[in-house]
Amino acid sequence: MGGGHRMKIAVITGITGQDGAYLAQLLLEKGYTIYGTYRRTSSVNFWRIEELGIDRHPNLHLVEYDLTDLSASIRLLQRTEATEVYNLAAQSFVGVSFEQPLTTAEITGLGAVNLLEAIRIVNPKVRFYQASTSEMFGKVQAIPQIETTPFYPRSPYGVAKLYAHWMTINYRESYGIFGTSGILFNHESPLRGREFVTRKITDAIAKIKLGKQDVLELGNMDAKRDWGFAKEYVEGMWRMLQADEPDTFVLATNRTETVRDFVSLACKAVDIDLDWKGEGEREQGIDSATGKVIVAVNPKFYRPAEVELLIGNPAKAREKLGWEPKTSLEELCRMMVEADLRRNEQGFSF
Ligand code: NDP
Ligand code: GDR
Repeated sequence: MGGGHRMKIAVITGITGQDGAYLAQLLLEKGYTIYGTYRRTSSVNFWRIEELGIDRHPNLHLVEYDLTDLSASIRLLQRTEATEVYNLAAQSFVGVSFEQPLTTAEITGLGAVNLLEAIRIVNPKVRFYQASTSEMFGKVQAIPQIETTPFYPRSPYGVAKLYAHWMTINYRESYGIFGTSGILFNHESPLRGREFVTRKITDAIAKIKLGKQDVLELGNMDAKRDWGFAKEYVEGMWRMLQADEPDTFVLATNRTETVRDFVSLACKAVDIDLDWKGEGEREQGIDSATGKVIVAVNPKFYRPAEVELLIGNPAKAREKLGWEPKTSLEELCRMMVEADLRRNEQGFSF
């Protein structure tokens, strides 16, 4: 592991997101000075860094920034004198990418190249982390997926991420930039956005348990995902930038479960015993104690093209970075449900 006594200054793009908040917390603990970027919006959301209690940390500086602006990217690197840049900013919701393919391409695809260009212009010694994704495997060409598995993205988001992924490798090979790409499988936490399926489920099950919601509507229940705990994955990102060489690494748990399984786990966490009935659009989840339908399929949540199955093998990260996942899906799901119960009881939920 490199580093020595160098003063560590990191830029984290997307600090208002799930991973940005956890990564900022980790790097602050390690003594870094952080410049976390957020967007100028009518209502800025700092709830995650507030929940982690780091929003007023003296070594955390919040910087207004938009990833689609090259000149802002150049100034960001000039002003911060960063030694490490973690590019976590993205239009990260797969469903929305079908409706907004061009915005997604500009932010999620070209945005990464703005940062790579800024590094090339301002300081080619900066170490760069690109948040690549298992969505690049899409219609999977091998099971499990590893770093060398061929890609077949199935959404505008996946395609945009694949472009950014290859540009990171290209800048590594063309200009010797320390550009590393982490192909991360789904990772969740109580800080996950509510548009993503795990958090949508844990928040709804908490509300149903508290009598604040009747039914949870979902799309494809058969999709299988390899779900890990976000806090552990940001540790992997940091380790990737401390390695001797830039490279590409998969972070995953090597376990896959369906959306339906996750719903059952969430119900179990609040002592609801769920019976499944029907198939496809008619599938329902019924509370066995009350006989009430609490889960139903709504085709409006189906995607035009779906990623049916993801399962990653993180052997390379284990061997080269000493990284491995520790939290089971049962523990993760319970942690999320309990956080949502607490928030809903207190009358707020983000
Ligand atoms: P989130 O959606 O929670 O956070 C995305 C962040 O990007 C937010 O801070 C958002 O800001 C910011 N952002 C969006 N557009 C712009 C823009 N134009 N300029 C600057 N910032 C912008 O994502 P996660 O934390 O879950 O994921 C982090 C990264 O990792 C993303 O790139 C995602 O695609 C990728 N990834 C995530 C995985 C996961 O399972 N979580 C798995 C693999 C990859 P705002 O709050 O203003 O919207
Ligand atoms: P994903 O996450 O697309 O894997 O991308 P998401 O939680 O949105 O979907 C997972 C699977 O669940 C199915 N699904 C639903 N999804 C949502 N959001 N809402 C529903 O109601 C619903 N019903 C079923 C989906 O069809 C899908 O199969 C996430 C993001 O964090 C990306 O940024 C990241 O790159 C990948 O994980 C790895």
